Amino acid sequence: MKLYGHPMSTCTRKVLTTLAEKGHEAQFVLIDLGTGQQKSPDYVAKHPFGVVPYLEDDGFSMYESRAIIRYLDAKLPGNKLIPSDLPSLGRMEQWLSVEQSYFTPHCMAIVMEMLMKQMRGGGKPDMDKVNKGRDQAAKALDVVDRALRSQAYLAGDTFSLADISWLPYLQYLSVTPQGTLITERPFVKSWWQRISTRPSWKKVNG
Ligand SMILES: N[C@@H](CCC(=O)N[C@@H](CS)C(=O)NCC(=O)O)C(=O)O
Repeated sequence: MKLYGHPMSTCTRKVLTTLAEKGHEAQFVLIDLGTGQQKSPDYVAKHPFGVVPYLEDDGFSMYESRAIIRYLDAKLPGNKLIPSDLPSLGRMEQWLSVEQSYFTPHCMAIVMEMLMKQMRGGGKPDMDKVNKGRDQAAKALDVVDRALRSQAYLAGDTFSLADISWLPYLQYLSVTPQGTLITERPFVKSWWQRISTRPSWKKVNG
C-alpha cells in the first residue's frame, strides 16, 4: 500500500491517523506541496484534482481523504473505526458531514490567516477573515459541546472515523490564539484532550 501525501496536510493526517489506529504501515510517498508538486503532470495523472492524499493499494487507487479512511477501516484488521450498530453509524456520518460543511472551512480560514500566512512570510493576518471564521467555528463547536455532554466520542461511546476527521483541524486551531474556542467549551475541551492524547495522533503529530 502506498500513500501519497504531505505530513503537514490535514487530509493526509486523517489517513495517517487511521493507518496508525489500524496498526498498519503504508509506504509514504512525499508530495512536496511547497514546490507545487501536486500540480505536476505526473501527479495529476494520478489525482485529477491535483491535491493530496492519494492511495494505491494492490492495483486499486483512490483519492478523497474521507473516502480513503472508510476504505481503510473496511479493508484492514485491527480497531473497528466504523460502528456496527446503526444509530452510532448514523451519528458518525452526521459528524463527518458537520466537520466538512460547518466547521472546517471556518476553522481553516482562521488557521490560514493566523498560522500559514505567517509561516509563508505573507504578512499580517486579515482579522476580518479571522473574526468571521471564529464566529462560524464557534457555532459548530457549540453544537459539538452540547452533543458531548452525554457521550465520550462523536459517534457515542467509542472512538470512530468522525473523531479522526476533526483531529487535524482542531490541532492547528489549538495553536492559534483562537484555540480558546476549544478550551472555553468544557465538553469539547475534555474530548480534545481525550482524542489528541491517543498514541495514533501522537505518532502523526510528532
Ligand atoms: N477533499 C479533499 C481535499 C484535499 C486537499 O485540499 N488537500 C490539500 C492538503 S490538506 C492540498 O493538497 N492542497 C494543495 C493544493 O490545493 O494545491 C480530500 O479530503 O482529500
